[in-house]
Amino acid sequence: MNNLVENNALSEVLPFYHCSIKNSKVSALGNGLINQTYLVKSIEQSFVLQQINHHVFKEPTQVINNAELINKHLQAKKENGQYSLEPMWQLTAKHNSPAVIVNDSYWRAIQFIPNCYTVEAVATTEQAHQVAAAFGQFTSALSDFPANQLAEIIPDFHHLDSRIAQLKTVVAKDPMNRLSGCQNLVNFCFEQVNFIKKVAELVAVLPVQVTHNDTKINNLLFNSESKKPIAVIDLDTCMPGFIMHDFGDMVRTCCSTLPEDGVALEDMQIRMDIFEALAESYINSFAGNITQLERESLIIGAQLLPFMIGIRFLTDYIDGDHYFHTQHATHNIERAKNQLHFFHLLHHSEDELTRIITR
Ligand code: GN1
Ligand code: MG
Repeated sequence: MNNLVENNALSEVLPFYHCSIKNSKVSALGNGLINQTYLVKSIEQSFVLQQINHHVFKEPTQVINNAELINKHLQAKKENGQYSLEPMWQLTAKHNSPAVIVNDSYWRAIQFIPNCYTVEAVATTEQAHQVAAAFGQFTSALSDFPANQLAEIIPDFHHLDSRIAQLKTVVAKDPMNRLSGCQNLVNFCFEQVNFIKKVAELVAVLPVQVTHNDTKINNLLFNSESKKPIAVIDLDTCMPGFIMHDFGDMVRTCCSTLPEDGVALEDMQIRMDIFEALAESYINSFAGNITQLERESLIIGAQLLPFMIGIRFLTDYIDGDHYFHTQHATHNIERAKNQLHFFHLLHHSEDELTRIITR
């Protein structure tokens, strides 16, 4: 850790977890775009320490409470033999406190499971089957969870009309004078009226489930020996939603030949074999507890998630990059172009996607 601000904050936070900056090794962990995550290793213990971005998560304690409720439910399912993955327990700080607040920043700790790794891109169809089975199993296990106990962490998180409205608002202000450089992309988003209407009609009739809402492939932990998923991580956005959102985010992060910020768009293709594997194992994981409409909605979900995150990256770019962490000045616009291009490809492959889903 060479950043002084981080170092100062960490030296204040670590004693709440019975260690200190002197007797521990702290390293950055993961590729989250919102929170800051660290691995803390001391002689006695290893754990994950996370600074919760409370501009995004306005009520960090609700994020922690939701995860606790979900973990308890998953643990009970596990004991009944109905869930085979590990819950990711959060650790309390001194005085049994769920979070530590230092200089207006919020911190929480999560257990560290050794001998695990995360994956950024699907290697094989076999791995895609495992990914879909793991996220499907997660949502299945939550099918009888009392959703009204969960706080709505980010209202309208996956509500397309709201995301379009946010884009309109920022376009009208253009606070950084960036609009002229991306007007075509903005127009492209607003032109998708048929798709936007189709989504609005669908969400009015789809059954609501507790979903994960961030099912990127790197939100699974794989065991180093078995090479299989052992835990679903990052429960921050678990909220009532639609399974097409979770399926769509898997497709978004598994079925493109480029990462979400890749710029060689001419090389981007849909990995249809991976799509087929995801669809098959995701549908099977519900063991019949999936309606025909939900099944069909997966095609819209696959198109919707890249479209929606494309709109969100574009909105943040025009707004001046306040929401997502960026590594350089054009990062958000590159992500937006990438995701909207992937949406475009998926939109034009709808017949093939439909054939696969209805097979
Ligand atoms: C954010 O921070 P992370 O990587 O868990 C975002 C997701 C996006 C994702 C794009 C709360 O997730 O919605 O899909 O970046 N989370 C929030 O990579 O906005
Ligand atoms: Mg997340």
